[in-house]
Amino acid sequence: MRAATRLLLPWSSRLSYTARKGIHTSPQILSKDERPQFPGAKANWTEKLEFVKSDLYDGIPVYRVMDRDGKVMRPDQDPKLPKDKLIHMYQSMTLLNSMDKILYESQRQGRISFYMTNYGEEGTHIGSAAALEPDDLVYGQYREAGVLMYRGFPLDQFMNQCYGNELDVGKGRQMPVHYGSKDLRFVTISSPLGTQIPQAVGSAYAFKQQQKGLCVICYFGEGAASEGDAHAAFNFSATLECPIIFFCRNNGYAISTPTHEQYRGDGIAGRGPAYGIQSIRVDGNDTLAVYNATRAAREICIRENRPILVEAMTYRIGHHSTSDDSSAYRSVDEVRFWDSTDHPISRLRKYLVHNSWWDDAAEADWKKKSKTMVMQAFANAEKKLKPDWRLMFTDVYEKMTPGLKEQMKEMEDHLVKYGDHYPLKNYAKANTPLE
Ligand SMILES: Cc1ncc(C[n+]2csc(CCOP(=O)(O)OP(=O)(O)O)c2C)c(N)n1
Repeated sequence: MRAATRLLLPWSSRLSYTARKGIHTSPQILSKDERPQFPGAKANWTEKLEFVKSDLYDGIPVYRVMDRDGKVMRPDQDPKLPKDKLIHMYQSMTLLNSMDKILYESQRQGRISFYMTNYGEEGTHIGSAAALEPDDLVYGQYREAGVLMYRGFPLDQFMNQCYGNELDVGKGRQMPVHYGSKDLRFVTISSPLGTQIPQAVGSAYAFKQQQKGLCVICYFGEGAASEGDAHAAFNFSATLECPIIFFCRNNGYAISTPTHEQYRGDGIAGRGPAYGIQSIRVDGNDTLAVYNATRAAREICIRENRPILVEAMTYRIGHHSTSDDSSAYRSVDEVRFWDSTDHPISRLRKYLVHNSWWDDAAEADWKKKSKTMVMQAFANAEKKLKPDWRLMFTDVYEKMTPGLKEQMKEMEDHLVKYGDHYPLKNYAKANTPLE
């Protein structure tokens, strides 16, 4: 009897804990018309055998502020940003575009090994970056260089990373376009798709615990949203009530895969409510609409400690990467339509011109200036040596293990014998001891 009581004790104390926390209430039959009391869902009964249709409603509408001519449709939706900020936004978009052109060409000439352009998606980067606070933490996929550009990442550092030279903060270890900046709170990009999404949720949870009044923004493409990691992240963010903005760039393609082969629901925004996440779909080529949506998302997620999903509809005008020829799977006319008819840069420019904040002379002047800046940074980066080759053994762990030290020594001995067969003159010599 005494043993039985002992066995019962932990169970009964657990029950009272849950009751105290209001986590679980015992079901009660109140009347024969009571609502279902299953703990798993709040819903009514039905006696009609009916499946919920997946196309029950028209798609979630696409929020926009400006039309294609840069005219604001409803004046109360104009964020009325100060001129300086708008010019900084426009210049960040165009500078990114100029940098893309030079680095794309440089890859074609074999000067860098790889590149990915941002053509057509500049509005999603800049509109969202402008709506954040500088200390909000950013997790990206790889096609969000504009966020860094807006935050002031120097052109030299973009170039140093793509060249993997001795000035690259990443020490030349990753493929081009895998940027990161601790100072600008932009978490270093990695290639495996979707992995940043649950990590971003973890950071947002930490922000909540620290009550910092900051949020995390996590960018990904509609293709990456098919990864299991996206599901884990959406669900964790909702149940753990994390201040995070999921920012999906839906640009119509994941390499050669069009969206109708990627999913059959209402895009990515349509998934949000199923996770209990407030969601919005926005015109990604309308920088001001992206700004408004992200600003409102930020306010909600910080005020209420909850995730928000923003799906920015846009079009990937460039090839997927320099390893891709997109004419193999989509028509040149389709690309031309977006490039000439619905481009985020020309739309913001028209808005600026309507407000008399920009004109042809300013455009010509800025084009010249920005091209010179890009070319200068490009030439600087190309001249630099590669990092000390020994750096490939450091940072594997915080300190080099005996095994790694041994491997480094073996490589040193090897180069004493066979150094003539390696391009050693292109490599710098680290001036601090390596550990
Ligand atoms: C886990 C994983 N699977 C596959 C790839 C190869 N891959 C690189 S980019 C990409 C397409 C991603 O498309 P999307 O997320 O829509 O972004 P977009 O390139 O359109 O900006 C794929 C399949 C990868 N990097 N990681």
